[in-house]
Amino acid sequence: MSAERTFAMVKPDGVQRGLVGEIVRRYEARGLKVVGLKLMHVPRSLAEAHYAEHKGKPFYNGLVDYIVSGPVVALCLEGKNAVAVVRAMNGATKPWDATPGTIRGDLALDIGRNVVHGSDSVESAKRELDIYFSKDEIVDWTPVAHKWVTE
Ligand code: IDP
Ligand code: MG
Repeated sequence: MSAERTFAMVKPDGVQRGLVGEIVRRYEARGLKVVGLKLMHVPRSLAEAHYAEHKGKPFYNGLVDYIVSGPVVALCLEGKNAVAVVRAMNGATKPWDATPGTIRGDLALDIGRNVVHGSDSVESAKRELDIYFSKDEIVDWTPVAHKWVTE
């Protein structure tokens, strides 16, 4: 099976702004299958593990404070090229560079309030899914429309 899994998140600003439905709707409408979904407060230790690659950068502390500042929605999305598809749908990190039609290009203005996260590679996706989800929180299922989305 060529389906790939990625980790995505509606960040605290997206939840506070009531954008969970709009964002999940876009992923679903694209054809991605939701196999994990939960509302959670991210513990600081988890946020630090998630963003370890950015430790030492000027924005690191602010980034961790932002991610733990309110509930997030963690998602595991599955589909052909899911990692690249979600990155493209999320849009550029700097929302002012994000193309209209992308989530950040339509719904965000500032880099420290850019509404969504998406894993940047298959390896990152595995690592991030491992730290955010336990095995029993991932649900294997086949949508009835599957064959109309993927040949
Ligand atoms: P990505 O989320 O598009 O993968 P990364 O470069 O991995 O972007 O950065 C992770 C997150 O850190 C960004 O989404 C953004 O929330 C935050 N961030 C990155 N650079 C800056 C910055 O210069 N100022 C404030 N926040 C930043
Ligand atoms: Mg990143």
